[in-house]
Amino acid sequence: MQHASSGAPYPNPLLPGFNPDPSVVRVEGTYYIVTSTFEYLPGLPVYRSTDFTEWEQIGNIGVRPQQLQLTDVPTGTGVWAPTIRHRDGVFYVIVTVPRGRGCVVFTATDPAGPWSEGTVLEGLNGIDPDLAWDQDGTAYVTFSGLLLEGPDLGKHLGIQQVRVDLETGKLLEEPRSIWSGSGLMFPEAPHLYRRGQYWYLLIAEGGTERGHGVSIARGPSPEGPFEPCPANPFLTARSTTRPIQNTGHGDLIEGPDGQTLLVLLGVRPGGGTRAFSPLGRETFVTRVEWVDDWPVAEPVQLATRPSISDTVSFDNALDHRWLAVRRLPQEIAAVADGELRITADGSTMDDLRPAFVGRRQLTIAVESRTTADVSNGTGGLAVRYDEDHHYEIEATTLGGSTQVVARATIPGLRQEWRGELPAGPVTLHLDARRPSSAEFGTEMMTSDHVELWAEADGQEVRLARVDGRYLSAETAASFTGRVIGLYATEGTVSFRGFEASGSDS
Ligand code: 6LW
Repeated sequence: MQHASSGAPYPNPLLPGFNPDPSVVRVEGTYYIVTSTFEYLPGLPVYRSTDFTEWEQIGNIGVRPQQLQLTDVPTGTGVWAPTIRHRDGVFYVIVTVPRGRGCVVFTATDPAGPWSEGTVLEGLNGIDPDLAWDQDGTAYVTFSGLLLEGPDLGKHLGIQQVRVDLETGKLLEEPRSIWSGSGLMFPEAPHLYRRGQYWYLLIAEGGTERGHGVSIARGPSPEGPFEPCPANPFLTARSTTRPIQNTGHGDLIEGPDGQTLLVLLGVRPGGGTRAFSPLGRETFVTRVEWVDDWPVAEPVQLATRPSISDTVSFDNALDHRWLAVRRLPQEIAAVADGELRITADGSTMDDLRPAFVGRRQLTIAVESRTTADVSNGTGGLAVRYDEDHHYEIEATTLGGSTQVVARATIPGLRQEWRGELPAGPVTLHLDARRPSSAEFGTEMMTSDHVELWAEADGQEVRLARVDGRYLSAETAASFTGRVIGLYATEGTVSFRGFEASGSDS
């Protein structure tokens, strides 16, 4: 796989599209990354690589509803910030599900699955848990003491730590506060490592928006006391012109060439004021040198892949990359005779559980399409940020023709455009394009435009060109990213193929 040469060690984004809060582990020369999935299922994708360049999604951890219990989680909660580790032949993933199951530990001997039902760490009130063991095998959970329950909701106790019994899920002591960072807001995303004579405590601080950064402290034991790095935050993109912003929430790992790498989240803001990031928080990587036993990170450089084509034919069962909202894709969608059939259940794209299955938008510019049989239902092709932010192109059969509607929904506002095509299979298109002009004017101010159109029997209707900035990390702010996919609102709709191809270069 080639990537634009820019000084970046590997392709960046490393994992494009909605892939925040990455955590990485290396086992016998193979790397595994997990990322957050919030209200989507299956939850917690597992990506594998041996060279840090080619990454394959080998499965998901949360593939059974009871593992994550997302049915009623509010948008913005769900699955937050996993840590993946390996010890004595077992993979561990520890994660919080705020407003859901709380802090849960999953285990597997094969990272592709099956993963366990999960053990809840009872009474752990906080987020972003890390798991580390000392030489004696004592398990430490280090976490961000942001209280998400109880009378002190929203209070932040800094970075906390507790010894735990992983078998029973019991905390073995009262959580202790061990560091609160350099003073920036929201010290979070802790990871604890042994390197040489020190234990290092890596954290994120500054909040997950433009102020985000990575800080570190070191001490003689996993419990500290911790001495902060004089250069904290030792990595941040705040107040710079770098194309990748919000860099933070990292995890350190030894790369294939023996050099330390920092895998972390970032966004790619577009528009004249670099304000809107359509794909949400993605996974990036940068190199780290050690100077006086402190990490010195290179700025995170853009190195996009030349193009990405995501093509699905529906000849086989749905692969690991399909997502649904608060339920599993197979609850609403089934593959048969080379088609994907989605059966409506009274919901629309405005609902918390739409009859929708989709895939992460992987490139900022993308052309996506499907061919639908709407003779027995109403449905279409949508780009979704959340239930309040979505654009779609939809079709249904009425009399002897196909009625097509393009729809844009943002909170409190909705616009529809209608057209008509001959009856029969209809091809629905949803394309995101970067602004056509970089000259001053309103055109340059946005990240992208989304074009909604359809064709049938040699005729086409171009219905809408909608500003894409309203479906971005900064406007929707629901922690996820864009997901493009297929849905039904009435009857059963059969889809023949799905394709999303694009490029960032
Ligand atoms: C996550 C926190 C954060 O738990 O956002 O960027 C929260 N960091 O660490 C959700 O991703």
